[in-house]
Amino acid sequence: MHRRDFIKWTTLMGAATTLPGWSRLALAADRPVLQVPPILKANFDGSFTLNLQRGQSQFLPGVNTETWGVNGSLLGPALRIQRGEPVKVTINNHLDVASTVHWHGLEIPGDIDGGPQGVIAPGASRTVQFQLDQPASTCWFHPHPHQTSGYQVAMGLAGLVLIEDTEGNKLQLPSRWGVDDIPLIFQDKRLNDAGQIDYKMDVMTAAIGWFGDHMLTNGAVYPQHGVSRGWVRLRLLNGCNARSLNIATSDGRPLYVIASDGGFLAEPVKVTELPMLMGERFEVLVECQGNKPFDIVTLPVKQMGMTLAPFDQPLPMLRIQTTLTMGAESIPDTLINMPELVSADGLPTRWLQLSMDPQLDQQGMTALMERYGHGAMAGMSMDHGDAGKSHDMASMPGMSHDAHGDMAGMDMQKSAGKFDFMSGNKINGKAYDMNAPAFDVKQGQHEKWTISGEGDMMLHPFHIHGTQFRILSENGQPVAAHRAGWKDIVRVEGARSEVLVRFNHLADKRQAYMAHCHLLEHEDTGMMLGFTVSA
Ligand SMILES: [Cu+2]
Repeated sequence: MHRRDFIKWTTLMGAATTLPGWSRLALAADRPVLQVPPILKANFDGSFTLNLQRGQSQFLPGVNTETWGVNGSLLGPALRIQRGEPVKVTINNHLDVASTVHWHGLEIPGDIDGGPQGVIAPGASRTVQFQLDQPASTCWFHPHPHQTSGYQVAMGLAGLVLIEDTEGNKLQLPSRWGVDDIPLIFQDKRLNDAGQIDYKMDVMTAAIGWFGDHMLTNGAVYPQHGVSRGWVRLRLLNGCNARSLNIATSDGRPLYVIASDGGFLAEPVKVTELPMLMGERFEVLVECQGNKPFDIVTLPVKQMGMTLAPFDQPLPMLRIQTTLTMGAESIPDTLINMPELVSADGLPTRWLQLSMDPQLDQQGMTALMERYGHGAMAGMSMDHGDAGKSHDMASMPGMSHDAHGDMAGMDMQKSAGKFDFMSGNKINGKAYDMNAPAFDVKQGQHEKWTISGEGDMMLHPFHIHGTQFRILSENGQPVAAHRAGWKDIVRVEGARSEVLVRFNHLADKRQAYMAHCHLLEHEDTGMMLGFTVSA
């Protein structure tokens, strides 16, 4: 093999080949190897280049699936960024559709935040420059184009951003990329009979979200990975469009949560189950001793549409095989000094009421039951504000027998008259309007925002651009210890969540910040607002 070919081959294989030979020998032959996203290398001038492009992936044996990726066929590289260092990223859009790159979790000005207004036309490029002043954390980037974020993420566009700082580096946590510091991007996908990504925006997905029947970890179904003996750090991202996860180990060994969306916690928090909303990140440490392999699994969740097989029982997503080399033998007792919460007394407040148009709610759930049966309802009734009561399909008002045959997809919309499900999800009674920011926030000013899902039982992971916030209360409950640090997503599910936000950068009307549900089909159908930040 020529050296050039070898380099190409090793690059394609990513970090998997940087593992010592013995570590690969420990793995089973019949299971895919975990693909570790490569750390993006800087150009000669220190800048980075991201190419949005088409490609093919193999999710199923022998089947080529058309996918989109960043600098590759699927997903993208990880950008490692030092706090305080200037960063320049050029994004080239080689797709035949317009896209954007949103820097999820990064505190950067609105004009480079990559929301729906930061469009990059097909064939066009965009260069963004920024300097981060926020704690070490695992963030990510993904497309955020108007009404098609769900589609473009489903096709495969997403990548990680690793922010590093001196405080984090002092912790001496496992940090050998792919060896004992392992990124895991979980995404479900629905494939059609030809093995192609079967994305549809219709009344059902607008209400419930697009959910898959295959679970992928870094783009492979139930891959395996050899890790060093001792403590291993997993950087988890729930990259699903609409599916919440509940992470655990197959043998019940605990996970020690060390970081949430926007940075390290004050101290590790031991859990045996780790619910993860769409868009959320957690870093966990897990002790890998003994020769027995174990799995990272997702446990069944109670969320409409997400209860169907294979998610109706613990689903393995990664097999971990411990090898003979020693890694970290202990974990720190404490991590960072988490700043005290500022008092919320007297702060400006905002109220964000999430709602779904009753027509969309009813038609979406009817379509869900039609396609997948009662098992998909997660125990909820049709009027899901009233749990426990179940309705027979035949007794549904306006559901004639004839209408049932038309239930799939866009036909439903026509049969329902003028109702437009693309604006069926709302905040404060309005679907997203790109030309009308909802309010203005003063730069550097703390505010208390209350996001309410009262009157609606659906799960809404609510995300705010341009800030890392602190959760004061979550869905009417005190905040859990591992969710009390820096966050950019909060759970809203039938009750109120209160967050303490502050925006350090500016965002004007032309490039407003977004606040939205991170169930991507809710976002795409209106559950989003723009807001500005002024000096
Ligand atoms: Cu939502």
